[in-house]
Amino acid sequence: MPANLPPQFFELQRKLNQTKDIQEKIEILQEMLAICPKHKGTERVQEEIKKKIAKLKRVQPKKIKREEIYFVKKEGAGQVLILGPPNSGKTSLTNALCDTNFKVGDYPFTTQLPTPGMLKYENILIQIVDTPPLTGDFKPGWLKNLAKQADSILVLVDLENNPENQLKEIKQILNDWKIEKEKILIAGNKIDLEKGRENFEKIKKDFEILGISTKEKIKVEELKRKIFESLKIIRVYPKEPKKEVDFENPFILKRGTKLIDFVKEINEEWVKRFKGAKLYEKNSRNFKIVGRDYILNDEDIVEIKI
Ligand SMILES: Nc1nc2c(ncn2[C@@H]2O[C@H](COP(=O)(O)OP(=O)(O)OP(=O)(O)O)[C@@H](O)[C@H]2O)c(=O)[nH]1
Ligand SMILES: [Mg+2]
Repeated sequence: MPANLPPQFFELQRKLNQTKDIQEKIEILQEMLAICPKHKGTERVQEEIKKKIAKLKRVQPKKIKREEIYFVKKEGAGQVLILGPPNSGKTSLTNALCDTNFKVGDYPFTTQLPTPGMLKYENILIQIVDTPPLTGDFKPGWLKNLAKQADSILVLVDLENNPENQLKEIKQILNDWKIEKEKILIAGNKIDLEKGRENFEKIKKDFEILGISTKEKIKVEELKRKIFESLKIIRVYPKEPKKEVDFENPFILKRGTKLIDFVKEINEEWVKRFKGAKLYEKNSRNFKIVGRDYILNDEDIVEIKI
């Protein structure tokens, strides 16, 4: 080592050998490089430091931005966010719906990050997002962002534990966040417990709520249907003349879509040439003729005439 390196350089070198933290090592090396006198005699030292920095940067895990962990990219036919107080069974429900094995615990905040799973509902996939508990004391901005972007919200309360208060608190938060009421679905979990059943009988008089049990699988199938309905989507199958219908790959459309908008989605050119459509019933050869303003229904089979 050339003698003309400043004493701080050796001090930093000592620190460098003491730490195992990659980021810290990089910072120390950068400091060493900064204080290293720049002349011919130190060229090799400088080169070595640069090489070390480059090598460490390669092994350093990419920093995940805060916003990225708290954001869930939409997938499937729609995104449903489960919100509720601690321990209501949000994760147990996600596991029951999506066949996942996320961690369940009898203590609050078992779930700390939004965690997506996919629910296979008949022939479509719906994204379910499990979340940490939502309470008057814990209502972070990122949870609000998720609630705003979700296509629908399933509020899950714990029927064993004063569900009415829980529901009022969460409804208040959603109201403050300006979440449309139409996009909220309510379920109460743990109806397998006696106390849960008692509370459910009381609460159902004032709220539209479905009593379920993820543990005993009570009304879980019914909840799946309600989840699908909460998305306000329909599945439509295009049919080609004399060909079998592909029921595995429906078009997903918004409820209320007119036939002509469906035609446009398939092929914009067809709109001008559109002459009508044959509307078939499932499992039948019967059909009726419908026009451009016909409002499509879930599972309509449509043969477009152009
Ligand atoms: N009796 C009964 N217990 C349940 C049911 N579903 C969940 N539990 C229990 O309730 C506790 C909490 O379950 P979780 O699924 O972790 O609840 P969570 O809402 O995800 O909890 P946090 O992530 O902490 O907000 C666990 O001890 C579960 O075994 C149910 O249907 N019936
Ligand atoms: Mg959880």
